[in-house]
Amino acid sequence: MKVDALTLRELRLPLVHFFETSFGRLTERRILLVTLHGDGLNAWGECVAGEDPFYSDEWIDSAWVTIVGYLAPAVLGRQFDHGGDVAARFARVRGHRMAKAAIENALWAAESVERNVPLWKLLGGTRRQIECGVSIGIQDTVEQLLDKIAVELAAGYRRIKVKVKPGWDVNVLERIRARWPGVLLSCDANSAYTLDGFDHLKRFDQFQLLMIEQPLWNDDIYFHARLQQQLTTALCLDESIHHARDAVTAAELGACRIVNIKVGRVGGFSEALRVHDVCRAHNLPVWCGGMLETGIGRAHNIALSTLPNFSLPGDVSASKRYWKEDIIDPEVEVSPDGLITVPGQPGAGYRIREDLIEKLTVRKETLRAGSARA
Ligand code: OSB
Ligand code: MG
Repeated sequence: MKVDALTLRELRLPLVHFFETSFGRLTERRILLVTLHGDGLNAWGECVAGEDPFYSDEWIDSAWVTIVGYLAPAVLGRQFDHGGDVAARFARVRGHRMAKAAIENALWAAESVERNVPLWKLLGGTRRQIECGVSIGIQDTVEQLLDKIAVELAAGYRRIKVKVKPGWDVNVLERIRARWPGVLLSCDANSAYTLDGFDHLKRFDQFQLLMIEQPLWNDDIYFHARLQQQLTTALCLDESIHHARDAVTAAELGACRIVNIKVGRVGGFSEALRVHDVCRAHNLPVWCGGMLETGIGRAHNIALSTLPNFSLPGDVSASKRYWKEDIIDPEVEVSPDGLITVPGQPGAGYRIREDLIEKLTVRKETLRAGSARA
């Protein structure tokens, strides 16, 4: 695609149910979308950064100014034959991976439309169906959490992940295991613990968890390796893995036995593919994480999840778990046996509801070749 213009938009979308992690409760998403205009096409990408710099150091306002000031000028007026080619143009900008990913992924989507192939095939995917799990936030009471788990299991989801933090962990896992001894269960701490809490973390071993996700510091690999040596439960790294070299470090240190890949966190599809390949070479299974995406980011997660080493159920679930109405058509649906069927059409495989997006837009800025800040 030759990129003639780029539009940034902020949408406000209330969540069907609040989502609470160890860093706070969220009731409404501020969604940042990028549209690339060129070759007579509109190509869409979602910047998955949060509302606040709490999960990682990016947030949607930092992404907006980084795109306007640096990333858009690096793509406007230029031709990209392959989505992955843009990564080199962005290399001068340190970090800001979610901002970069929004543009890179839109270019991959454009490439898949122009080559008339499904995005998942362009990425090298092989699966026609992907296995789905759910990530369930901290609730007001354990009973409410158990009710939610019951609903998701009845809907067919193949793995339950619950958010934990000190004070909402062993007590909660005990209750879940008492009711569902055999269900595939994991927990995600979003960095809520330190090694001072080792004796407490050791107690997680009694629950036969599939994994404990990111128990320690968001920027740490080394101390996770020390912890992994002393736990029987597999650790999974999320926040700590920014690129393929981090995955090599984690693999060689033995810091985890499973890796969560989020395409935004690693800066776009090209790096996500490298992380995938490194993990495969080190026999580390991966799964696709989520960032409470709208259908645009969700469709990209589905495409990525078709790669061969995505061998565990991911956090990619149905649109209706998040939104009253999603901005794609059809919405993402999960079958009663917990699978999403990967669309066969060229591109990301879902129609973008531009009319609805326009209605939900609270802020918009279009940058054109020649007129953007250099
Ligand atoms: O750590 O995986 C995480 C949501 C926002 C920020 C971080 C995380 C999450 C989730 C939700 O767990 C996954 C989803 O359902 O999209
Ligand atoms: Mg996580």
